[in-house]
Amino acid sequence: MTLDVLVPQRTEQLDTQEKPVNWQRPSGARSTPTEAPRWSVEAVQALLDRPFLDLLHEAQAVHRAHWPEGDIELATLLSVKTGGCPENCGYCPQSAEFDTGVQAQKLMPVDEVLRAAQAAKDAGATRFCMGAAWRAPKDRDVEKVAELVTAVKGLGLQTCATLGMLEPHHAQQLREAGLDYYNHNLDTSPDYYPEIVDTRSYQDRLDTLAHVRAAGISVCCGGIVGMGEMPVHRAGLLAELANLSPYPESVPINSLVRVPGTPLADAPPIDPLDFVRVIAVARILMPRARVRLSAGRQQLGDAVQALCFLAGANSIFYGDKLLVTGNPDVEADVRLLQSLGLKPRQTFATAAAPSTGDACCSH
Ligand code: SAM
Ligand code: DTB
Ligand code: SF4
Repeated sequence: MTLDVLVPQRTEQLDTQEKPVNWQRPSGARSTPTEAPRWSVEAVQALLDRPFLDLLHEAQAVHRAHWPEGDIELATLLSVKTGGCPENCGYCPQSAEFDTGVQAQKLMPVDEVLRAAQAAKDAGATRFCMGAAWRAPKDRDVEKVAELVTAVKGLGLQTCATLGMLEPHHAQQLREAGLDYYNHNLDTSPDYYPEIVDTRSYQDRLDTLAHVRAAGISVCCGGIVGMGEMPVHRAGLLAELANLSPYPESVPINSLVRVPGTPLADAPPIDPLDFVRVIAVARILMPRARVRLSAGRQQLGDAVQALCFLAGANSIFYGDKLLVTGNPDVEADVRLLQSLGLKPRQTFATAAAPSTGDACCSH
């Protein structure tokens, strides 16, 4: 691959927007007219390995070409059903298999969720994401979450939910209730995945993503770095995400929060500059995705977060808590964005239409 060119997304998505200068098909891409080019793990690895400043320069160029408005989306999380999960994801404080001190709680009632959503809106969030520690919700769970979705949507917020594996009819029901996004992460590369969780397969994750897409819900899908993976596994994750067709509208990149009691509590921390590299490559591979700087911001510090924004991150989890662990204070985030001259995205109902003419309307 020629490394000093802008390497954009797959062709079928470029059709709706201008091609960046020097555009070329990524090497390793399949190029029959009926089949979209695919990102190979090697091509992604080559991007990750680029000289740091070249990589950042390119990511910033792609970012400016596709996001001229340059705003930062603020998304607030709420754990609406906490702990006691039967899955064994090695990173997760909510698995019933690990002794992490998290108290299991039942699904929250509508009025409590609405209070939290209104507070998030008042603080400037435009998206509200409800998380539940389920392997897969049952029919009656989906019915109750559908009520939450409709209520939160009524406040004028974009809605997102992350509830585990979904059947097609669940996705349809949530869509009808007004769900805008479904978060379901691939977390790592297919070959590293069994090291992290063995109560479900990678294909289970892909199946749910397909059901979400088929129901017309936008996809929020990303992963976690700092789980003891090798760079090739990071490349594998990024290639999987970019090869989803279409690629996700939102891509959360989490840095592992090492929770005592989980199997990954002692995972070696990722070099912060490698984290920035992952953000930059996500931006290059998925130019019109909202790339979200997600869990782990408390450990990153302001300077590394600034580099992440330079690399193309344009969304954060905003609010003092993630699901069960901490997040930077709202005041600290407001200060950080102000000091960098970054503007939060306006309420989505009143925000100006994206100026790059992407087919999808509401990233
Ligand atoms: N149970 C659902 C599922 O697994 O899809 C939804 C909730 S789950 C907590 C949502 C995501 O949070 C996971 O896929 C993972 O990417 C992320 N996550 C969980 N624990 C984390 C941790 N300690 N550090 C970073 N990200 C984490
Ligand atoms: C995502 O990618 N990260 C969020 C959200 N999607 C659901 C969750 C982060 C969880 C961090 C650990 C915790 O607080 O449970
Ligand atoms: Fe359960 Fe989700 Fe945590 Fe896995 S990540 S243990 S599925 S809550």
